[in-house]
Amino acid sequence: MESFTRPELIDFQGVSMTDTFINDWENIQNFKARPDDILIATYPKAGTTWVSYILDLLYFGKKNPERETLSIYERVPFLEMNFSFMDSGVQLAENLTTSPRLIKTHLPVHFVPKSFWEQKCKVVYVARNAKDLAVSFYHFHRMNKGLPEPGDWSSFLQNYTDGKMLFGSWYDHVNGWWEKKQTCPNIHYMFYEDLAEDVGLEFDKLCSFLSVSPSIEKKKEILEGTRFDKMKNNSMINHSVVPVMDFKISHFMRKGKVGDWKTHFTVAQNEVFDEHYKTKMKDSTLKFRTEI
Ligand code: PPS
Repeated sequence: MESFTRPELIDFQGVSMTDTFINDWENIQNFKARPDDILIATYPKAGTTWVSYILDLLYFGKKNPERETLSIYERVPFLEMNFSFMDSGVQLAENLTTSPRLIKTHLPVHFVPKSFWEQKCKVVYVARNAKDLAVSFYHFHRMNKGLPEPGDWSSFLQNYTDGKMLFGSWYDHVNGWWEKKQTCPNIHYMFYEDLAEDVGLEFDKLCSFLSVSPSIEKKKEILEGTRFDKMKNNSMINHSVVPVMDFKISHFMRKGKVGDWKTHFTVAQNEVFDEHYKTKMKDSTLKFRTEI
């Protein structure tokens, strides 16, 4: 992947995107969801893989020889992703023979293919506070050659604040999905910080939303298998098989913490960010925690 050229951001219908996530647009928009599909929707770096793997183990179990050889990308296809060197997300999703099919997306709510709404699919949305997310996304840009050049931390933070990021503005994403949730009972809106604080409680709420009742032993097994350190050491889950990622620069499973932003934001950056945040979130009822 040495010669891989980083993509540029493109303004796509008012949202910053890269070619990789829009070059299969017709197939994405025409994707035929099934009523039992479960869509895991997030702004990047909000805890997608964590929740994906929880759901994978919940529905398909830990000792499942067929799935054990598949990476998380194959188990939970990333709908809009279309790199030339691998099957597209749509193809991977269409090839799934499981029920339910678990499908991942980072699309803003208004870009989600309409069949997911028509089929009344269950959607699990995971949100993460803006500051930790910025830090995680920055390090992900550094190590992932499939993403635009991040520049240094301060210019990255400026672009992030301005919404000049892949999949658009964090503010628009979390608020767009939050608004949709107010009228759509099929959306379960979760927070990374709640998972980090009490994963057992969040697991119970998720199961109740999905109307599944795993045994206490199964719950224990799932929570054990999806611990940060366990996932970090699991080569099928930790993304080490993805060719565009350079683990010498940073790991996909990097720190997994709430509050890591404090080691990156300067006092001045934090003040500016807080002021901007207040303006952007003034009409929102969404509340995030930046520490637990
Ligand atoms: S992606 O690329 O959008 O799919 O990334 P995503 O999976 O949404 O987010 C990656 C961040 O989630 C952290 N993570 C976890 N934290 C705690 N516990 C568990 N089990 C866990 N699994 C994933 C991962 O470490 C990334 O966050 P940072 O802050 O970079 O460490």
